[in-house]
Amino acid sequence: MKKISIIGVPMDLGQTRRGVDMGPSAIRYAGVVERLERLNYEIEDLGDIQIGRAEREQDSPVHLKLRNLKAVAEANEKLAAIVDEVVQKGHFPLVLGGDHSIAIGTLAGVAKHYENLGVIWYDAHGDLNTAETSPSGNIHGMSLAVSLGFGHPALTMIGGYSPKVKPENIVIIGARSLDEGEKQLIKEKGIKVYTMHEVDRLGMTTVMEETIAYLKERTDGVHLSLDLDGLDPHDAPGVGTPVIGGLTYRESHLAMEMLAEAQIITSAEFVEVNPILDERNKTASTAVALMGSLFGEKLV
Ligand code: NNH
Ligand code: MN
Ligand code: MN
Ligand code: MN
Repeated sequence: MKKISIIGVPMDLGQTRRGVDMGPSAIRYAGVVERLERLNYEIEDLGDIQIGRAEREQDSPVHLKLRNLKAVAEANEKLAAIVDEVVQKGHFPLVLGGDHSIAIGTLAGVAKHYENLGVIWYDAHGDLNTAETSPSGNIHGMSLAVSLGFGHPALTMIGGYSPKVKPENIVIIGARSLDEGEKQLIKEKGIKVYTMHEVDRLGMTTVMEETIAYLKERTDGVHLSLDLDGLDPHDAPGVGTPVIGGLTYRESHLAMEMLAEAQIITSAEFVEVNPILDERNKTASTAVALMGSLFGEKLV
């Protein structure tokens, strides 16, 4: 029986809305452990990683371009070490965010165990900015670029190596808010993207069939990085940067069910749940429901 290790990362320093640090609690309250135990997994909850404090502009020369760089880097080093251990002992790492800057640490811990790690980036955004292209200076908008090796060395070198993932092993799903520099990087590196336009045209079934076939052919493990803002704000209101016109609850369920059926996912993280902005823990509950599907829950 597969064992799942849950790691909470109460990180909010990768962006500026307060409350996303309470994401791991909200997801636990929504019943993640019970939900997965019902599917006959053995669950080990490793609790939360300790996060440092917000930095002040006068203490950091790069603060406006890379907000809280030191604290974000430190937390991600810790996360990388824990995720590495979890993979080493043969458990499935399930990381609960926290803002999306934590993908840097998760990927650092996971990627060294694979020749060709695949990544599904389920998100309204590309998170492909660098300090130079970022409109905000928020590191949660840079985590995929960092994992590709682009960005400040304090971030790209987490875990002691870079890059973590190759551009041709990435599939972005749900994108509808990309900055100019991100669009350029996508074109330059040939990153596969299913924007909302493709999802509308092809339908989620085809998007997932193509994604699964594409990744099966070239990777030896696949990390799912699911930003809840990939979903439409109607279904996931508790996120810091909602973008209308997103993936529905049903489309997302289908995507998770197809991933479960294909048995390609080897690690996962669910990020950006912000309970302060949420309605009755709806977004955390949605996250848990999606995890249920991802781990094989069936209706009959
Ligand atoms: N692209 C914007 C930035 O870099 C927004 C990123 N926000 C996210 N990403 N929530 O998933 O700041
Ligand atoms: Mn064990
Ligand atoms: Mn994101
Ligand atoms: Mn996002």
